[in-house]
Amino acid sequence: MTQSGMMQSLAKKRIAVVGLGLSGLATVRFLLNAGIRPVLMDSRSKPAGIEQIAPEKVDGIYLGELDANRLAKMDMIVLSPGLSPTHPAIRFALAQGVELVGDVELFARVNNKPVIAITGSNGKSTVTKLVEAMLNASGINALAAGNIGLPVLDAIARPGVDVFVLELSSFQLDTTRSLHSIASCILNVSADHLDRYRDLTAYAASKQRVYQHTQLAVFNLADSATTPEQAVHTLGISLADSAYGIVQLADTAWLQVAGEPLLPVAQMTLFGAHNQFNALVACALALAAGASRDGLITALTQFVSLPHRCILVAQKHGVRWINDSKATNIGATQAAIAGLRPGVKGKLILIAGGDAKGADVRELAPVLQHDVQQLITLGQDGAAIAALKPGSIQVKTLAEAVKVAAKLATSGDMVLLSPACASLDMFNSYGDRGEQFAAAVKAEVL
Ligand code: UMA
Ligand code: ADP
Repeated sequence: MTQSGMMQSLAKKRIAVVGLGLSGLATVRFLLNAGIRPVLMDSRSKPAGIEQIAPEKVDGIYLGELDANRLAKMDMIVLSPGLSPTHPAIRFALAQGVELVGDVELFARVNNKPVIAITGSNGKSTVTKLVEAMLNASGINALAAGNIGLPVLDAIARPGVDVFVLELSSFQLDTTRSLHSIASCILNVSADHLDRYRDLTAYAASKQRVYQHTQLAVFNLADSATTPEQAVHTLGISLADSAYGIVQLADTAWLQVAGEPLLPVAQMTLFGAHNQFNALVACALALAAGASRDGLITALTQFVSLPHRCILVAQKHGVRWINDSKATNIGATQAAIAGLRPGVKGKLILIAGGDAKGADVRELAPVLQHDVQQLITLGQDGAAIAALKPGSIQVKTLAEAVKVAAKLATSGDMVLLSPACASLDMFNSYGDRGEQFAAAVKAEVL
């Protein structure tokens, strides 16, 4: 169906936008621009951003407990990623034959530009921004959108875009079925969001949806859960592989891309084995969208790390203070410690804890035992994490954690905030947690 045919078919439907966060508000703007008056709902009594909507332009705004009967009268529900499709009111509406989609599904139905799609438990944002930078450095106008923060239905309104680079969460993929991509990948699958999925298998199955309708499925040879169950063309990548991997040339480690050395690893601005893998995947995806090898090199040598991901916030009296607040699951914290530990001469003091989202925190035990000398925990799952290491200290606030760490740290040590948990039990977001950490560190030691 053409784009205008699609919009006409949408215009005939009774549509409810459920969830009025970033993506819900973008969906409302998209529908209003197309002359469609949706019904709006949010389970919260006062969602932030509600004042952006002129009530007379929509067919009603219903806040608080979702009304199953009202939803059942709709033709289509556009559900926000933060709400589960298993919510009883949504299930009731589905049983009455209402169609369920997400903002990415609407995007897919009207988009006619090439798409690169990226998912995984960890590394999504880094790879998404790298691919965007590689394409832009190759003279191709790329725009990163999706879970990274710019809602896809705001992105589609931007003029002059040649390629969309979409970071997709499992929540977004659950309500997406028509997305076509020139290349896609699952970077890795490790325990996350187990408060929403039955088990790891169900979570991994949700990620597999990224490979539907893709021309090239890029996957992680070291993680079998990323192997495409169905896709015509596949490309497996691991650091040890020869086509895309790390090769030694005259005692120097190089990134090997499409069978040829591209760049000495030491010239990359990102560090750690996980980021070498991220770089290789980004190269494969960007090449599929027409990037030049010079463009890959420019991006890899100029890339500025995203905030709250292993960022040095202070260095005082020989102690380095690192903010890795974006480590919201166990896999991310393991990767951060594996990347950082070799460069620490003294003790590694780890601040962890928060909402583990149903994950089994015991998976952290080996890394806590071998690589962490002092553990400080906070948050709702802090006690369970503290129980994994003798001598751990439990605190109530992040400021207290910083104070305790400052007392214990001596020259050569590193204090790392890498919580392995979501922040929402104590903070507005991982960004808020990272900023509060940086502020507390600056107040304490600078
Ligand atoms: N909420 C309610 N009731 C509602 C609607 C939402 O309580 O009726 C709550 C949700 O449970 C959640 C919060 O409100 O705690 C925000 O949910 P939302 O669906 O409104 O989220 P948006 O503001 O639209 O942001 C979403 C993504 N958020 C989620 O998937 C939770 C953003 O990813 C994304 O950047 C944005 O769309 C634009 O596409 C953030 C995220 O945390 C970074 N993603 C998770 C992650 O990376 O782990 C999946
Ligand atoms: P996401 O968008 O999936 O949350 P980010 O790129 O924001 O991923 O990185 C979040 C954290 O995950 C980083 O601070 C890092 O510790 C960890 N990480 C990044 N890439 C990988 C990877 N390929 N494998 C494991 N962990 C990773």
